Amino acid sequence: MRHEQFGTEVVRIHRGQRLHLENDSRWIHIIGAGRGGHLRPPGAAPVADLRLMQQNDSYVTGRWNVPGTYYLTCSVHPEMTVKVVVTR
Ligand SMILES: [Cu+2]
Repeated sequence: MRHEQFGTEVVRIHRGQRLHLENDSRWIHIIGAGRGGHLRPPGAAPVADLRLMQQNDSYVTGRWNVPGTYYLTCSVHPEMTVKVVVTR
């Protein structure tokens, strides 16, 4: 993730995989389920806690076990939303 944006708009993974988020900016990001900067309860998305991600910080999610379409956003930067598509 960069300043005010993710490195990609859509991520496609298979069920059971994890996502690896890396902060290559010097900004703090607070990441969780949701869109447009509005964090929501994660539901089946394995992103339990909000993370403060400082420079060079990285975070690996739990396994995405439920196929579907999810969104992750950053409460600091509402422009940051990434779509996560989990397939079988
Ligand atoms: Cu951010």
